[in-house]
Amino acid sequence: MAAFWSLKKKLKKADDDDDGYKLPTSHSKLSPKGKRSSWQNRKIVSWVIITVMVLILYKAFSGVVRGGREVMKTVGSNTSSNDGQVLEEDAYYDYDFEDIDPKVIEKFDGGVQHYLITQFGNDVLTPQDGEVFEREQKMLLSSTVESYDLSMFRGSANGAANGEHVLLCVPLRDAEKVLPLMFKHLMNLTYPHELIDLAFLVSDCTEDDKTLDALIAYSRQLQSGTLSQVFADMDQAAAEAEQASKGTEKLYLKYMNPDYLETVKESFSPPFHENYDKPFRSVQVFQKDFGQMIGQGFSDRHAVKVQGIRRKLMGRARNWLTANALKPYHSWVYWRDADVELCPGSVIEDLMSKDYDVAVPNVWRPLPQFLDGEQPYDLNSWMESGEALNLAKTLDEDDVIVEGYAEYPTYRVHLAYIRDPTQDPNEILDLDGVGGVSILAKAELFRRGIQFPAFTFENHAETEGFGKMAKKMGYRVGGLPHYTLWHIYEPSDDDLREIANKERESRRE
Ligand SMILES: Nc1nc2c(ncn2[C@@H]2O[C@H](COP(=O)(O)OP(=O)(O)OP(=O)(O)O)[C@@H](O)[C@H]2O)c(=O)[nH]1
Ligand SMILES: [Mg+2]
Repeated sequence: MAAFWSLKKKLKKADDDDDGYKLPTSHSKLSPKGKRSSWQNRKIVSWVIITVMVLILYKAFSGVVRGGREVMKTVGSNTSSNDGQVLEEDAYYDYDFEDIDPKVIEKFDGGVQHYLITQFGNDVLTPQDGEVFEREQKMLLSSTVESYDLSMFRGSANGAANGEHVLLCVPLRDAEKVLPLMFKHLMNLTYPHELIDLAFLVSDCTEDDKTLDALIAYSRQLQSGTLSQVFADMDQAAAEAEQASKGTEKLYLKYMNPDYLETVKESFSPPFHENYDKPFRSVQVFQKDFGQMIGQGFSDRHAVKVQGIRRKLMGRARNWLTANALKPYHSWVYWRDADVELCPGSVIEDLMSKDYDVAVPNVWRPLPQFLDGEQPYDLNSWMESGEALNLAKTLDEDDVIVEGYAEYPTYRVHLAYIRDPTQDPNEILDLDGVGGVSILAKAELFRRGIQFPAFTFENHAETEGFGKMAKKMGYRVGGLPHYTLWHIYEPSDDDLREIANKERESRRE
């Protein structure tokens, strides 16, 4: 299943009645902030009809039209709509097929041949008719023909200023709970929203999971500029519920570093950046299962034995998403996990500014203070070592080395372990393997066939295999040791037991 919201379609106020997911917001409260517009309806169905008609026309006119002329659409040429209300930025429309005037095209519904005979018999074709014909025919042809010069979409260090489009991909599984967090991060992004196409892939969720429905409901509010109001309502309801339950909902929060918690709170509180509510260029939601059997619980997904299988299936999912969502006009692809708690809103610009072909930040996670308060988390970003290369020689061709397990002593330099928060966050080091939490890569890599191996590639799979493959094909892969994203903390069973002990002790005192 694939759902697609293009802003070029009618931008109407999202109405959660059409969704299978009830948002905790009253309709009367939802109104888009700032200027909103309505759009000419351009439904996929009409594109199909038009395409078929163009083909028929083309065949019929093969004597008249010599060779199909490709049309390079000029930026902003279709920014006008009938009612004059448009989203301001040309980038919302860049590289779209030309607008058509349905009124003009309508006449072809009556039969192209009739039009041809009456308008094009030598006897009846006046110079005025000829002009009209040329114009209308051009409209038809240009409405479905687009050409791209891919050298324009290579990606530069200053992508926002250069109007470079980013495809932002997020894989999701049983992720309903983290969706509000994820969407808040998306809105927090300061890279121009009109230059970002969002693509979500939902896979292999458990039966009663609501990730897909929730994702669609939130996406509609996002594109209507009303999502921040939905979250404000939800946060208020959650605060009230917590008060009613006397704050026992998330007991572990009592044990986290208060400064960290405050930073999280601040990053999701107003004032937001000025384009926080601005719709993205488009949102695409895909649902496809890949047969992932390994549970999404913290302990299930971290067992060493399941890593190879899990990572290869994730590789398949990621490849499927890029293959379906990447468009010729994308200069960059940004991969982001949903379960990130803290991340600078400028992450895309920051990674881009390093002018690497692939760039990743450091990823840590917070811990309860009785466990030192924090921990290096993503160990998949590393520099290759002689020991690991020797280890690989002793393994089967199909074995996948996974980091952070005693079974695989690789002695690699992990980006996570060389972090020093007092050092320059702009420093970048060459890497071989990369983790998938937040990867910015030039779109060109995917066009050239670099992918997330769903097989064993040099004893690696998925994102680490991606890093290795990119390097092997001559691209620069880098990581920022002192620029940190924070993964959410999910208390393990041991941590929960320890917290319960501490609570019991404190009650005894
Ligand atoms: N489409 C899809 N998404 C998945 C699947 N497994 C996990 N995800 C999503 O991929 C992202 C990363 O998943 P995680 O389970 O956190 O896995 P990880 O980041 O590799 O590892 P840890 O966070 O260290 O456990 C999240 O956004 C998940 O919702 C899957 O099988 N299919
Ligand atoms: Mg994760």
